[in-house]
Amino acid sequence: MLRDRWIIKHHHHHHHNGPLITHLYTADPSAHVFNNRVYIYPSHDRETDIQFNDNGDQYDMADYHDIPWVSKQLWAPDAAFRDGKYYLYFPARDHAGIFRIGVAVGDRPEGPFAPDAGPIRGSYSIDPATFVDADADADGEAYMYFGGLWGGQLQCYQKGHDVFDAEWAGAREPRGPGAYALGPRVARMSADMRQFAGEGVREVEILAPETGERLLADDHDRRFFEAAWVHKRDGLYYLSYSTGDTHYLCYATGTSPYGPFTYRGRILEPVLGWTTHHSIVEFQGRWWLFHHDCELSGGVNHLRSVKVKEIFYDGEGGLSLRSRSRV
Ligand code: FUB
Repeated sequence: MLRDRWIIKHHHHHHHNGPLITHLYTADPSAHVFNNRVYIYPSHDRETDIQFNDNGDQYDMADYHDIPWVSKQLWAPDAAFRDGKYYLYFPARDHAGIFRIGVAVGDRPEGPFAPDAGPIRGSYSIDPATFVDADADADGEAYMYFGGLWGGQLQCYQKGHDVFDAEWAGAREPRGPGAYALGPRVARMSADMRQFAGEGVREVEILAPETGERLLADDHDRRFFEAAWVHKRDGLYYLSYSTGDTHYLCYATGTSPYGPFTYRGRILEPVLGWTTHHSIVEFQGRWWLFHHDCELSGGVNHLRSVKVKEIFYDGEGGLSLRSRSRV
């Protein structure tokens, strides 16, 4: 039903571009095609009395239950399908206030999903995005990308993937001349999709095209902040993400799921609201950007709504909201 609604809206009111869901607030849409239908896995935003701060405390998702290891803040989820099962992945704070990533397993795209008792071993930070490399030319392996700065705690792991450094907690990140930006993380998934495979977590490098070196920490217009998403088209891997405090969605491309990826440009300019977060999916031969903004709430940062826009590729694998052939 949801699918029919957004397709029809988009065809007949090309410039309208309203929220897809209006009876509640939704954010961080992870869209997937399962059984020839588009499913969106969003966060559920709600009103709270919590003051806006740079740690993101006001993003206080609450309507989940029976996850023993979680204390609060079930943030941006994602889903995956492999070998007949559906997996729901979600970040949340554990009882020590540290973000970890959990998994729940189900038989259908809409659930129900039964959560594992503990988080994925070795997982940390936020915004999991799981990419199954299932093209004809690929090996069917699955990879989880994750990480987010400031309230997302990614900067607390500069001493190692398994060392949480509380001194970096809060709205902090590396800065200053010569300092490299932190990259999102990637881990190959175990065959059962519930743990990281033996080789563990790696940092993903995003390179500046003009130097071939990693993006710098002070390059806030381009550096990774949160909301990693990976898709593949014509054998090329696309890593897209939010730049956080500069509010862009941008992308980088590479030839391996592990990277390195080279920065290529912006997909979406700042929307109404602080956060911007998206997914990209192919459906019936066309490509779609799902994202959120705060139009429906009149600009309340933690009350967001999911939208969709068509995206287009040029002959060199460049991606944009404009169709070159149709202008
Ligand atoms: O929805 C909570 C957080 O806000 C997400 O984890 C971030 O990506 C940002 O959208």
